Order: sequence, then C-alpha cells, then structure tokens
Amino acid sequence: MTNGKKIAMISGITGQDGGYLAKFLLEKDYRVLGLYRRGATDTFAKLKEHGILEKIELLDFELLEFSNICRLLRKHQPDEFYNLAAQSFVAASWEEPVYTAQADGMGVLYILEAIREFSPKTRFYQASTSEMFGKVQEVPQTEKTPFYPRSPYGVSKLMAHWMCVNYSESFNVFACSGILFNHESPMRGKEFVTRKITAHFAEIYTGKTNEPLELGNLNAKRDWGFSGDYVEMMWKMLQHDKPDTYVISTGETHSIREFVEEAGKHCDFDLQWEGSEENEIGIDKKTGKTVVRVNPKFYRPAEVEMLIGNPEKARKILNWNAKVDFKSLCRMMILADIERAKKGILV
Ligand code: F7E
Repeated sequence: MTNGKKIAMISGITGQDGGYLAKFLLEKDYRVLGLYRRGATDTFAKLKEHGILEKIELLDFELLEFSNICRLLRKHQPDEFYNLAAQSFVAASWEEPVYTAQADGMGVLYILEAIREFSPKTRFYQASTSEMFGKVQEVPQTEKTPFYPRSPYGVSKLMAHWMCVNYSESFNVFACSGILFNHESPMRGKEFVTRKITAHFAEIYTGKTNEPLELGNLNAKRDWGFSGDYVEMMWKMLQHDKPDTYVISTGETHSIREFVEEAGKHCDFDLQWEGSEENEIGIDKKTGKTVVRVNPKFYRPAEVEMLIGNPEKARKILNWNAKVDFKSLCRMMILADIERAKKGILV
C-alpha cells in the first residue's frame, strides 16, 4: 500500500489479459506495476490502444530469473500479484516443451517461493487454464473434474496449479488458481484461432487480400468468453476471505466452424462448405471465392476436442456472471478488425 493506494503487480502486462486487468485495477484506483520482459517481441501496442500506458509503472521482469523475482517482491511488497506471464500458445508447446515447462511450471514456483520468503502478505493469482482438463473426463467441467492435460502446455500449467494449492495449504500463502476457459477480445494475439479468423476475414472483406484463410481442425469446440469479463474474476478471487480454485467460463460451447460462420456473416459471406477433412473448403456462394481452406499444418499432435465449463461456483460464491455471449464476442472482434483494416492499422 502506498499513499493509501493498493499495489498490484501484473506479470504479462503486454498481453491481452494484462491490458484489460490493468485498466480494471486503475479504475479501482490501484497503483499498477506492470512487469514485462525486456526485448520481448510483444510491444506496448495493446496498452496504448487501451489509453493506459502512461498510468502503469513498467518494470523489467524475467520469469526464469529467480533473483529478479525475489528483488521485485522484496522491494515493492505488492498487495496483489497477478501472474499472467506464460508461454501461452498451446501449439508452440510441442516445439518448445522444455521452455514451456520452465516458464509455465517452474516460473510459478519461483514467484510462490519469493512471496513465501520476501512478501508473505501478497495475495497471488495464477492464470490456470481449461487445457488442464484436456481429454475431458466429465461434461461440463467443474473444479472437481479430474485433469487430463493433452499438451506440454497443459501439463506445465497443471504443475503450477497444484503448486498454488500446495503453497496455500503448506505455507499459508494466499494463492488462487483461476481455471479460465478460452477468453478472447479484439486484443487477442493473431496466433489464436478466433483472432486469426477475424483478422483475416477483415482483410478479405476490405479487399486487402484474396488469399483464403487457412485453418486446422474446424470441429474442435471451445467455451469462449470475453477477456474483459474474466479479469474481473481474477480480482474478485483475491478479495475473498480465503484462497481457492474457480472455473471461469460461459457454460456454452461452439465449434471453430461456428465461429467462422458467425464472423463470415458480418463480412456478408454466404458460406458453403465443400469437401471433407484436409480437403475441406469454405466458399462464399455470392462471389464463388474460396475464403477458408483446411491446412493440416495447423492440426495438433494431440487435440483437445471439446471444452465446456460450469461456472456455478464462481456465480454462487463470488457473484460473477459472464456478460458477453458467443455472438456478441464474435461481432465485437470482427467489427474491430474491419475498422482496423479500413484504417490500415490491422497488426
Ligand atoms: O485454439 C483449433 C485448435 O489456439 C483453439 C490459449 O489462450 O485457450 C487458448 O488455447 C482451437 C484448437 O486456443 C487453428 O486446434 C483450428 O482446438 O485459439 P487456440 P487454445 O489452444 O484452446 C486456453 C484456455 C489457454 O490457456 C491457452 O493459453 O482451435 N484450431 N485451426 C486452430 N487454432 C489455431 N491457433 N490456429 C488454427 O489455424
């Protein structure tokens, strides 16, 4: 606490959730310390677009450098620490399994250790993930559903999740694990499927490209919510009287194909699917143009076929509900990308 203001540290400040969370906390009059990795390819573009870059105190941070984490915690003694830093792209985790395990598993242990030693009053939020359910053992998934991760990413996040549970039980560290299902927004990185779709369709729609969008598995299903809704839950978890684990989701699931169709509607495409599996294409009947093509390059070595979360516990205990539904989310994203494409700022 400084000048009566609570201090929040956010790692992963340059990412999608970092921006929405920082905005949310600044509106609550927090002092926000944004931790970022120097030399990261990611820039401050999202924070600039939110209009909050000048309001955040940016600090150098390296998740794999234990001494750096210890110094930051000892010096700033934040009231709250939100760990949103990670290698977050599931597909990349098969190419970089060791790095993913270090950053997404060990990195979290470093923070927990630093809190335990140097800032024991800090409340900690860990960005856990529905990827821990992977090959789902129950439908819908709750806090009690057994885990079965299907990627090095999911396995690494599971280690971090259990470390949070263990540190709160063993050392009284206030560590919460938010099992967030997929959450998207116009600030989503373009490697993730929703934004890949909206950014590419916006380019076709505004005449910037004639190339079809190439996708992998169209039939996988996800429970997609809005990042802006989900960051509120991160904060709510840390205001509760005890640390706990919560599933955060909408309770609805939709396929990638449905997302493509929904986004296509806003681009006036009359989509028709032809062929099957790797030969499948999506044609705009009006123009006869192929706008989507399956490319097996985007298939994963092990797929998570279907996720759907039950957010009942969050609803009951923290009085939280997802506000933005699937169609509104898709609309928000495609309209934002069409605007950006028109202005030539679709990055
Ligand atoms: O893939 C399929 C792909 O990369 C979703 C991360 O935030 O949410 C995210 O992980 C689905 C998969 O997200 C393409 O096979 C088809 O089934 O958008 P995604 P994700 O892997 O679900 C969780 C909760 C996290 O924690 C993660 O950090 O879409 N898909 N075609 C494709 N996916 C991508 N990326 N690209 C394609 O061309």
